[in-house]
Amino acid sequence: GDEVLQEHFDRRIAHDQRIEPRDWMPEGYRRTLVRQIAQHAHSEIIGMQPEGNWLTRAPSLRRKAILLAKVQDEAGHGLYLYSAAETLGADRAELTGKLISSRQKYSSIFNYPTLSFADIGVIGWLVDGAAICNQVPLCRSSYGPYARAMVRICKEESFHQRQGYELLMTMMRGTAEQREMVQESTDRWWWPSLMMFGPPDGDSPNTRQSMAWGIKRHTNDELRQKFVDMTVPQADALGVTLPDPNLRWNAERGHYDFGEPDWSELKRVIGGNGPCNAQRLARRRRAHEEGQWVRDAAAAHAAKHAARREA
Ligand code: FAQ
Repeated sequence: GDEVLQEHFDRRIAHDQRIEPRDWMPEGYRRTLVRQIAQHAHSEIIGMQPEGNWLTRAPSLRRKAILLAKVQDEAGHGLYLYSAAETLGADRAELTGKLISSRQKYSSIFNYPTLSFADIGVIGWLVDGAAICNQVPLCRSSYGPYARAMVRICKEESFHQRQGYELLMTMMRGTAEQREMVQESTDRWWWPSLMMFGPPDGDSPNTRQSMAWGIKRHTNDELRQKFVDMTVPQADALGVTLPDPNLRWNAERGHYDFGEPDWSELKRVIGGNGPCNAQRLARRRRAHEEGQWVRDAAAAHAAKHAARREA
């Protein structure tokens, strides 16, 4: 019965073996994965909006081609992730329905506006940098389809991070005004990027169980620290100042100390009251409605083919 199945599952987890779609799994494990994967998929899709905002205003054909490729990659990531969620029995139309009716979340970071073209570089550097930091360990997540989706996503995210950093390097070699744009953008995105890793460990209801199941491999605070340690030398090389007076090397810990993000801001943004939440969801809802004819046409086409095969 269930006890034997549970034992078998526990043994696989203990031996760091993958769980696959046809394997028995506890209901909580399935639910947690659907929650995290759906939230991740929604983030990729909503994440197309802030950068898409600059597609028509990119300063050169080269920058436009790069940005277009990146935004299309995000759509692809969303699709791999929805497929991974489907292997758990989730229904994609239902997941989309939950997103546009605010019953499922997406990352807080995409509720901030992109005010200048420097934001395109800073999103690549900091937001994709944070995403890589969080997602590389997920390539070893215990659920096979999620872990495998993550391998490809991380490769593409590395390209995204590099294009952002290269864009910023170019701007920093430019005029005083361009350098000022990069600094101003860094000032706005630094703290929200730290918040991407989620609430502090003491305030993170899901971390303990998710780690026991091998869904998550590190706590939110561990990954946040890793991101800070990796990013400070990059800021130095770029010549920008990170907006945190408490940021300093701690030789004893072998890590950078840093200030406390404003957790009330993260709560506000997750709760739907960030600067762009309403706009992002309204746009996603409109795109869904405007795509109805495509879904109808695809369904009609499939039905016609099925009927022809039967005849
Ligand atoms: N925003 O107990 P925990 C990208 C929620 S990268 C919104 O710590 P957990 C790439 C959390 O869901 C962004 N909500 O939760 C890209 C939970 O609520 P629930 C996407 C947040 O799951 C770049 C509650 O707070 N990446 O898209 C946030 O153990 C550029 C309590 O939190 C991923 O999703 C937040 N920042 O840890 C695309 C990575 N933080 O569901 C386009 C995979 C927490 O119980 C352009 N996900 N919450 O109602 C994860 O690693 C985890 O889910 C965490 C949260 C670390 C995000």
